[in-house]
Amino acid sequence: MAQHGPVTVERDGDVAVVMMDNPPVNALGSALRQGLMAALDEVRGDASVKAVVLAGTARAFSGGADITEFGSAMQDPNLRQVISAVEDMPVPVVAAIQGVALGGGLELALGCHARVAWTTAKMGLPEVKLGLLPGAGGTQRLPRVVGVEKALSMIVTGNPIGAIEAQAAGLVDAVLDGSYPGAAVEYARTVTDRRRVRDREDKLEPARADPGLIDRVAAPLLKASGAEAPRACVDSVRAAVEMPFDAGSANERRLFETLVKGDESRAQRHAFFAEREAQKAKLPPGTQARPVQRAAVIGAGTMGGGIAMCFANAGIPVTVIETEQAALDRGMARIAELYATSAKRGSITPAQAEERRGRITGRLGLEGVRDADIIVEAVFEDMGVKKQVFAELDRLAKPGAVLATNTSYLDIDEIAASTGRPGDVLGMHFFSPANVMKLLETVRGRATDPAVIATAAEVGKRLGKVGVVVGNCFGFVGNRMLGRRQDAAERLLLDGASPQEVDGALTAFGFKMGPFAMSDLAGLDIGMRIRKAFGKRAPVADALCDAGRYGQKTGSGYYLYEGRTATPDPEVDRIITEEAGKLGITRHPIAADEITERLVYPMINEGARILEEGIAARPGDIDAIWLHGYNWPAWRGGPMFYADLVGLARIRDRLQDFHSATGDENLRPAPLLTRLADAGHGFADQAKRAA
Ligand code: 3H9
Repeated sequence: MAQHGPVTVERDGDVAVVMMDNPPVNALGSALRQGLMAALDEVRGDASVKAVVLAGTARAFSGGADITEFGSAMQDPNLRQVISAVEDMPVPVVAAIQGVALGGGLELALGCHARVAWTTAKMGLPEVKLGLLPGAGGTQRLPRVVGVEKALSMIVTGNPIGAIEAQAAGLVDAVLDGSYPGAAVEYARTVTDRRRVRDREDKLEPARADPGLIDRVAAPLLKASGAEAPRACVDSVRAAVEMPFDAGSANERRLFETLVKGDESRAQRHAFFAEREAQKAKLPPGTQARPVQRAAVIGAGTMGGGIAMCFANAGIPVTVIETEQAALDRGMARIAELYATSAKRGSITPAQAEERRGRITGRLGLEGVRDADIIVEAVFEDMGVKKQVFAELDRLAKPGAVLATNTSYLDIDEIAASTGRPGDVLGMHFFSPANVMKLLETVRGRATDPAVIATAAEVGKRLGKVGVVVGNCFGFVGNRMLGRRQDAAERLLLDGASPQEVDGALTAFGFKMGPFAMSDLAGLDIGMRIRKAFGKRAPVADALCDAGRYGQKTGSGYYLYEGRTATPDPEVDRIITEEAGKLGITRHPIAADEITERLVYPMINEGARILEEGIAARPGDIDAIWLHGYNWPAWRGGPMFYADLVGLARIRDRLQDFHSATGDENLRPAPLLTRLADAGHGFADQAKRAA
């Protein structure tokens, strides 16, 4: 056995097994690339070797290029050189894929002369999700192996496929289930063809014969995004069809190098790391999570049912508790229906649907919480009701049980004070639909025991959520910032913009929906109830509610609805003009750029206050929250990253303008924002110093 850094070479008779072991995911950083080159040199010099198996670990063949190396000078050999060396080996090289083969990892496998996979394998080119295109030959080799249509779909969406699908597509030559990599060694002995993928042209022929094919396949894939990278992916696949391999590869490299330096990829790489960093709660060393084997959810409404499904999906048995049989029946029926739909759609098998549904038990009365290790209360957003429930939980829950409230804005400390064990209480703010949305704000109360936070964080991971620990304040992080955007949107209407101009500015920015389309979808009565509870007013929203316009469910809100199709409504314009008149505001046209600034900068300003107050630990935590809970466009990196791109001085100056024009104190630049802007720094600089 020979060792070359993270690469070992073993002999199994006349087959050499080259094993990569660079934890955690075999990222192809410089040590691994050098190790691979040295291993190939060793094997090349040994005439007794008749075939090579290139293998990784059970978790990862390889997770791709090392993303942390981007943006600094890359050390030789680069990945393209390693792949060429594999491709030019004098004996067949077989990639043995268990776990993930992603990005550069799959490109490396495409440099091999054959690929075999185990059923745990996931293969894909997810570079587009980092604002990139595959830059080590992926856009040139994948279409030569799976055809242009399949390659476009994999490269432009970035979504991976499993072993069976990969075999059907021709990406892997066999799916094996024997020992790893032993079964691949056996397979390698049968491989005689060492034709290089780069020399294969047959799968490109359909696209060459039909020049419109690429645009037809690409159009629906590109429709949803304003980002650059997906277009570059399509251009590069087109080059694979139109140019010889070397020219296509050179074109791919140029596109990659442009993208990797650009803001879009920087934003998406930031988002990748912020998401992972945000899940590392800052807790005293040695803090241990409590074991969780059973859960209870109080409330079988949309939220409670969705949360129960999250537990069941993660394999945790859960009791759903209601006060009335009819409500419980309705909730359980909805859960069954959602599972049936997933099974029908094929996202889970009917057996899985049955198994998951079987983990959910319905019960009447709070006695049902007695054996739960974690209890999530998801009743109506009313402080009185929640306090009553928690007083009861205090009496009934077993010692050490985590008592969580799923609230969007209520005070965790006040809820905790209704128990004799405030250390066990915290907020777990799920987003609707809870079984789909990835964000989980874990809200730390004044008295919350660190072990309880660690438990919620651990549970969040098991549920597959992006769990971010935040402090206790009205609306926590996400809704507190959303509130500022909502205020700004309302004010824009009064000042002269139309709902469609405001929504249009945000969809052009990259959001899936603008604030008014979103209010219409959620129901205007929700916001009205919260405003009433806190003595607040929003003239236009209140007037629409007074007119019975609650949004889609009543057929009208900020728009008129025919089913889900919205059209602008002159009656809304009339209401807005009337409300502006009452306030003495003269409406005037507002440019799209200004609308965007007036919506986004107040959120950033609130984000700065949130950081200063320690409600969020890091600017990246705020970004992760907005990316996973509020559809902030990934290619803009999150609000705090975006702020640094724009420059804090610009944001400070514009906020000063908005503050002078409206007198709204919330628009006065936050002290942290001002300090950083004055010093010429960004939020990221501040985070680095704090770390
Ligand atoms: C590329 O390949 C470009 C080429 O086309 C051209 C080059 C010229 N690099 O997610 P996890 C870290 S672009 C560096 O928690 P999981 C991650 O930060 C790349 N680090 O685990 C984390 O660190 P920490 C294309 C990486 O099991 C730890 O590994 N590839 C990389 O839930 C565990 O990660 C991709 O886009 C990396 N490539 O998921 C794949 N990958 O523990 C990106 C992971 O300190 N990666 N780390 O927080 C993933 O999608 C997931 O990490 C993966 C594992 C599915 C692999």
